[in-house]
Amino acid sequence: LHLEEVVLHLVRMPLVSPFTTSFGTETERLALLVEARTTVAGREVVGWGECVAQEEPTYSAEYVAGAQSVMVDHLLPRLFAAQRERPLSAETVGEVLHPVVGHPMAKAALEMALLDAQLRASGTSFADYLGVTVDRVPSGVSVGIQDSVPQLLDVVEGYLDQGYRRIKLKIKPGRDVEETRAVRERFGDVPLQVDANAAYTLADAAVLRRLDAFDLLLVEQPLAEDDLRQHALLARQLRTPVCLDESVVSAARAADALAMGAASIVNIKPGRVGGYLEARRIHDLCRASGAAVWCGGMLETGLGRTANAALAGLPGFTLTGDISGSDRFYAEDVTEPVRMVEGWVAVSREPGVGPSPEPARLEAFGVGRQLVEA
Ligand code: OSB
Ligand code: MG
Repeated sequence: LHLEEVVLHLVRMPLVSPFTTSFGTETERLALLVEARTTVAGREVVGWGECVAQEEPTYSAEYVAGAQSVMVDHLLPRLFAAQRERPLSAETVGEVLHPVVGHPMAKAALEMALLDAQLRASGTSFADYLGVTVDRVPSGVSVGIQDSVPQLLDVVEGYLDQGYRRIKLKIKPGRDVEETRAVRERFGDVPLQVDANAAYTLADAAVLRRLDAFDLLLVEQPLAEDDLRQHALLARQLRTPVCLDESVVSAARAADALAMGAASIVNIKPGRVGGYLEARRIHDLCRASGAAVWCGGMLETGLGRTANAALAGLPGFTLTGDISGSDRFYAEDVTEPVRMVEGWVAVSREPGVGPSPEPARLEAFGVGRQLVEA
C-alpha cells in the first residue's frame, strides 16, 4: 500500500441529549476523521479512520487539536518516510510510529485508515480479517449521570424499552449508591454495571463496598489511571468485580493489571490502546488468562461503531459492550446509521473496517479540513 496524501476532517455533531460523566458534560462531539488516499496495486483506494480523542483532555491526556497536531507534525511524516524504504501496511504502522511516545488515539486512527484501505483493496471485511464468525453482537448502553433519580429511571426505562441488553450507569462521588439502588429496585435483575471514570480514591472503599449489595456485573475504573496497585487493594475489599478502562493503555499494561489482581475484567477500547491490532492482542492475552473482556465506546460515529461491533465478535468478548445504535448519541450520523435491533447490532461483512462517511454529511457537520501531502 502506498500512502499518497491524507485529508483530516473535523466534524462537530450535536448529541441527542447531554452526556454527563464524572469528568464533565458533553452536548456535542468534535470528531476527527482520517481520509487516507492510497494506491494499492496501481489502484486508487481511500481508507477511513476515526480518532476517538475528545475535545478536552479529561478522559485521557489526548484531545482533538493535539491529535491533529501530532498526526501532521510527527506521525504522518514518519509514515511517508517509512514507505520510501519499504511498503507500508496496517500491520507495520505500529512499529513505524513506536518511537513517538504516547498518542495512542492519534496512532490508532491512522492505523485504522490504512487497514480500511487495505481491506477495501482486497474486498475483505474487518470481521473476516479478524476471523469473527458470529453475525451479531449484544448491545449495551452507557447512561450518563442525570439531574435526578426520577429522571434517571425514565431514561433507563426508555433504553430498556428499546431493547438494550445491559445498562451501564455513570457514577461519581455522591451520585452512586442511591442511583444504583433505585435502578436495581425498579428494573429487577436487568444486567447492570457502573463506571466511575476514575472519580474515587482508595479512601472511598466503604462507599464502593455498598455497591456490592446490587449484584453488579462490574465496577469500571473506580480509581485513577495510574493507580494499578490501589485497584488491586480495592479489588480485595469488593465482591463486585473490578474492570479497568483508562488504566489499560497497552497489552503490556493489561498483563500487569491481571497479574497484580488490579482487575479481573478489561474494557477494550481500540483508540485507548493504539489501535484495533493492539486491541486484538489484549483480547488474546485476556482470553488466555481467563479474564473476560468487553468492547467500550467513545461516542464513535458509525465508522468506529461498526468496527467495534466486528471486534466484539471475537470469542473472548463474553460481556455485552457499549455498542449502541447511532441514534443513542446522534439524530444523524456521518455514515449510514448503526442500528440496534431487539438488543443486537449486526456484524458488517462489507469490505473495509467501516462504512465511509457520506460527503453531504461531512459537508453539513464539517468545521475544518486539512490536507497533508507526502
Ligand atoms: O468511560 O466508557 C467510558 C464515553 C466517552 C469517554 C469515556 C467513556 C464513554 C462511555 C460511552 O461510556 C460509551 C459509548 O460510546 O457508548
Ligand atoms: Mg469507562
